[in-house]
Amino acid sequence: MSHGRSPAPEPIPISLEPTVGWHCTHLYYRFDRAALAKMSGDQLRQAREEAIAILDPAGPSAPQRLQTSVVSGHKADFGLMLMDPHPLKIESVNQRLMASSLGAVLVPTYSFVSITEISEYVPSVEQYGKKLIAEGDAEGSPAYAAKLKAYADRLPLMNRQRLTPDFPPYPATCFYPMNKKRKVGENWFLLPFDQRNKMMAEHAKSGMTFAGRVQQLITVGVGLDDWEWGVTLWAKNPQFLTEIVYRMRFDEASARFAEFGPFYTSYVTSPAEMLDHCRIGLM
Ligand code: 76R
Repeated sequence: MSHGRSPAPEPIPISLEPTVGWHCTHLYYRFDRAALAKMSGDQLRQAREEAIAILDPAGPSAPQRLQTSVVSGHKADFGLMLMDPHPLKIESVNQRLMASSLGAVLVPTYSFVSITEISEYVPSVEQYGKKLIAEGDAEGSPAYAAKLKAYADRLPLMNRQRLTPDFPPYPATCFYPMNKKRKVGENWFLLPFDQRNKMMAEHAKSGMTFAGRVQQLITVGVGLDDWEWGVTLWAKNPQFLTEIVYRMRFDEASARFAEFGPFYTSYVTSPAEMLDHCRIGLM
């Protein structure tokens, strides 16, 4: 018999998989050319075949998303972006690669571990309605109703893309980690929500002017890695990468509060194209 007590809370299940969203890891490597010079042609061809199988996004052990790219500059030779509900599925790509015949010539250079999220600044349908009114739409007007419906229709798809994204068919990418400042007098995390929300709305607005040219994925590293967020940008043309980052430097959220880590610029390839580009076991 109930005595008005609420039922015991459901025990929280133990799991490595987030209740929503995916784990996301960016991995960067370079080739050790001295070690490579010691490999025979046969060994190289074997190493190449093993690597192509491990990095095949359709392979039997592949995580949900696996993207290979050729990195520009000396920071790395190539990069991998991996996403999956299970973190060890992602980690196993790194371990299989390092344990493969190619592993002996690979030097890991950088990694960033994060998880997908829906930011607290993404307006709910209700908040979006309030915003429309604040911007001059009359509540209940046909224009207001149409805009609200369009947002309500778009939101589930946008949230799916934030949590479990498809990679866009864009060839140029840029990854960098970032923080929001926590300095005396300039501490993002001490600002009231309304103020942060206003700055993030300005940020989103300038981001949206790049629709059709740049796609972004923000993943969170708080509690997981050395920086608070990972920013992954894909662009139809690399010039848009510099244009969007420059433009955002003027938004208050970036101008006053953003701190950035190293930028990795890379070009999306298949695993075989990456190995060709790096002159690994070319026939
Ligand atoms: O998710 C959304 O699209 C909703 C609006 C939005 C949020 C909440 C948004 C839009 N961003 C959000 C959150 Mn962003 N973003 C960056 C960078 O280089 C810099 O100055 C900053 C790096 C870029 C280039 C970029 C691009 N954004 C965030 C957050 C999390 C903050 C938090 O939760 O506290 C960070 C760290 C961040 C950084 N952003 C957009 C873009 C672009 C292009 C858009 C528009 C997306 C669209 O087309 O809708």
